[in-house]
Order: sequence, then C-alpha cells, then structure tokens
Amino acid sequence: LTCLETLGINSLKQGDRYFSVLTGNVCEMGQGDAFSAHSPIDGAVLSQFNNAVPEQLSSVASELQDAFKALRVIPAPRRGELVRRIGEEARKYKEELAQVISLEAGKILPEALGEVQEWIDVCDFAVGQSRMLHGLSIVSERPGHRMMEQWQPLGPVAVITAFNFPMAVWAWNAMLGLVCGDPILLKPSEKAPLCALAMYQIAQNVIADMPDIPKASVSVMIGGRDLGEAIASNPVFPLVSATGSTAMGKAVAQTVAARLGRSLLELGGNNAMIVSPTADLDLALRAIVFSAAGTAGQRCTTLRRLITHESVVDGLVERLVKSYSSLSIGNPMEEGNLVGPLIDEGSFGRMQASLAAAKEQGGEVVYGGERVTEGVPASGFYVKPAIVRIAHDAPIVQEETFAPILYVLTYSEFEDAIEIQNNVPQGLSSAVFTESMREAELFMSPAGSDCGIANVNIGTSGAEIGGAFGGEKETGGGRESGSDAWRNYMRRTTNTINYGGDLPLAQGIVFE
Ligand code: UN1
Repeated sequence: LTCLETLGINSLKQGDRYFSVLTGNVCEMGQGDAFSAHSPIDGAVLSQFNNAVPEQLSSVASELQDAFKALRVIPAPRRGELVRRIGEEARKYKEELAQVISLEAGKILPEALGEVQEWIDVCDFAVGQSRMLHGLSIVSERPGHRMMEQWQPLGPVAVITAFNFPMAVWAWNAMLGLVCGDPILLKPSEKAPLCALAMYQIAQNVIADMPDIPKASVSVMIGGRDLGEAIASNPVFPLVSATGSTAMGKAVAQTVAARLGRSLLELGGNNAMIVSPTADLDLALRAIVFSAAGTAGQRCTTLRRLITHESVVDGLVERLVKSYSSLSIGNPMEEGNLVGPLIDEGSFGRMQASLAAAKEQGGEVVYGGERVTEGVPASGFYVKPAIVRIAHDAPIVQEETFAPILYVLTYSEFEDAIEIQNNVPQGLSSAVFTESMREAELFMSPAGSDCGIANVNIGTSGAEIGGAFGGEKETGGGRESGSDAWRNYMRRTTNTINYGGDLPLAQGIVFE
C-alpha cells in the first residue's frame, strides 16, 4: 500500500498498531479494546487500533484548550494561510488521498478524487473567508454612542464523522473552524480511521513549517461510542459537529444540550426527485442513475424516492432498468467500474431486510437487490442496485436504508407530489425535473420542498461546497460548508461604545 507510505501514515504506529490519540505533540496508543478496520473491497484487514477511552480525553481536551488560547489571537488571515497550505498539500497528494478513501470506504476512484476535491475547494473558500469574518456596524439610539457586532473564535470544536465521506465532512468543518480560530478534534468513523490519519499527517506537515500555529489545532481521537459520549458531554467543546445516523445525532444532541452546548448536525436523508410529465427524460435518467446508484447508495444525499407522474412512470422505469443493467459493478479501484461495494456485511443485511419489508408491504422489486459474486473481489459485499415499485404510503418508504434501493412512487397532481416528497421524517435533499416554470418555482417556494436542498433539473446528490449543506427535521437542522456556515464556528459579541461625556440610558430611562 504505497499510498500509506507516501502519505507518511506508516510512521503513526507502534508495532502493528496505529496510534489512536494524536495531538501533534503527543501520539499515543488507545487504552481500550483492540479493533481492526477492514476494506469493503475484499474484506482484508487494513489497519489495527486500540480504541481511545474516555479517560484519555482529559489531557487531549486541555491541550486543545491551550491551543485555542494561542490560535484565537493569531490574525485570521494568518490562519487562512495555514488552510491555504493544507489545501496545497491536499492538491499535491490528491491521488494518494483518494486511494485511501477508496480502500476504506469502497468509493470508486473518480468519486474518491471528487471527495478530495471537495476538501481542496473548501480550503480555497475558507482562505477567502479568513479575510471576511465580517460583523455589523449598528446605529445607537443614544447620542455619542456607537454599536457594533464582532465575530470571535468559539473554542475547541469536536467533529464526529461517518465512513461515507471520511475526508470532505471533516474538511468542511475543520477548514472553516481553523480560519475562525478554533482547534479541531476529529473522532472519525471506526470504519475509516486511516483517512483521519492521512488528514492529520497532511495538516501536521504544514504546521511543522508554521511554528506560531499550535500543533493540537488539528487533533484526532479514534474510539467507540463511549468516547463519542465523553466528547459530547465535555464542556471544553462549545460546539460538537456530528454527521451520521439520526439515532447517533439524537444521542449526541441530547448530551450536548444537557450542558447547553451547541451541536451542528448532518444526519439521515430520504431524498426524493419529482419527475413531471414535462421533464427532459434523457437528463432525468442520467441524474437518477448517478444519484441513486452512485456511491452504491451510500451518500446521505442519495436519491431514495422517485416520485414520478403516472403518465411517464412505465417508460421511465423501463429505461432505468436498462441503464441499471449496464452499470459495471466491482472493484472500485479498477477503472471503468461505477458501483463499488457496500461498506460491510451489516449493511448488506439491512438492505436485504428492507427489500423483504418492501415486498411484504406490496412492493415489487423490478430490478436488482441481489449480491454480486462473479467478477468481484471475494469477501466484499457487492450488490446490484435495486429498483422497487411501491405505494408512496408503504411504511418502509419512510426509512433511510443506507444502500442502493430506489423506491418508485407515482402521482397525478403536482401538489400531491410535493406532499409525498415532504411526508417523511427526514429533510435533506430534493429535486424536481420539469420544464414548467410554475412547477419549478412552486417546488422552491414556501409551499414547496421542505428540505435544506431543493434542486431543479439536477439530481439530489453531489452538492458544491459553496452552498450551505444540510437539512431539516430528522436531518438535524445544521448547515455546513459554504454560504455563512462559518458563523457556526464563532461567537457573536455585541459592543456598545460611549464616546460622549454623558451616560444616557437606553429606552430613555432616568435613574438618579
Ligand atoms: C454525505 O453524504 O454525508 O452532496 C455528504 C453530496 C456531497 C456530500 C455528501 N457533496 O452528495
């Protein structure tokens, strides 16, 4: 595995075990249970760790607190320079970084390269932002007074990530958090720990040449659920940013709320696309296949529900089946393959259970769903992406199954399609394919999609970093990456300054 060698990850171990606690100053073994991370490609053991335990958090937390004291007074453009150099390193090692993603998450190389590109893009965005942490100037009602608003660094930020975007999600949070003056502690998915070490190594290489930047600004702890809980309950972290399942997010949010901390959540999606009778079906078809079958259905933005007008549904399903049958499924590191493996056997089991439930609830599997064993590495869980025709009110359609299952539903009136689209607990991404300006505008209006992302004539997945990313309801309400998401990582202060010789009170109060 030359990519690990080139990235210098192999130095982050003792014997055959990687470190689980890394703060730039300290690299330590975890003191908890041993675990190994396997490649979904062929089930091979990729790395061995010991879980970091909650007792190991307190020294890390105090290092991050010290780091914060230094980082918060370094001018933001200098922190931008740190992120600019991290972006340069990510560019330099783009290929190797993508390989690590592919090995650990099973993503096909073009998509893994795209993920590293998200990291690079958000670096550029954050560098610009580092000179635009603007506050407001506010007029005062009092003579000889002036008011303003400033944005100040918030404190150490904990970032808990999922296996499916092991680099991009950290980067959205960390690159912005760093320019905002916050040290970042990453707790990665235990399924993708080497990605975390790769990012750590890239950042530490940069920090080594910038002695004013505290090393612990980019820290990592690898551990299990108990470590996540310890992080969520620790008041050293004013903000906990968590990406993953709704169940995990609810647990984190409640723990953080109990100490009145802030959480930034990006949880499950149950993303839908409405296909209107006016739609450009050639375009829709391409968008559906990438959104539904791409990444083997393992994006939180994956298209899961296709709400199709009854007049076009049969023809569209026929074309979809044809296009699904030509998808090359196999080793994600081999050129030409478009669908890689599921992350593990558990994921395969959940997919099969959902398909069985769909059938029980009157659904018809019109394509796929079964395991592929020919022409793919043994021990990987490769599947044919499934297409299921089912009633829109079948209970299984309410659930996010993190696998490639596309439920095809039908509608007759456009307002009903919007109703169906909104009638799930999640609210991440949505799309409409239509040539009707009225339908497109209605879909994006207050009476339209209730999701954080509402697209017209493009799919539900593959968002650019410039927009605010996230969604409503059980998706958790957070917005990360572009737009004004930087404000999550800062605290707002309101300043009132008296430059006069008198002390007039607000609201005209007389107190003497
Ligand atoms: C995720 O699946 O957690 O919009 C993030 C997209 C990607 C990010 C997905 N840019 O599909």
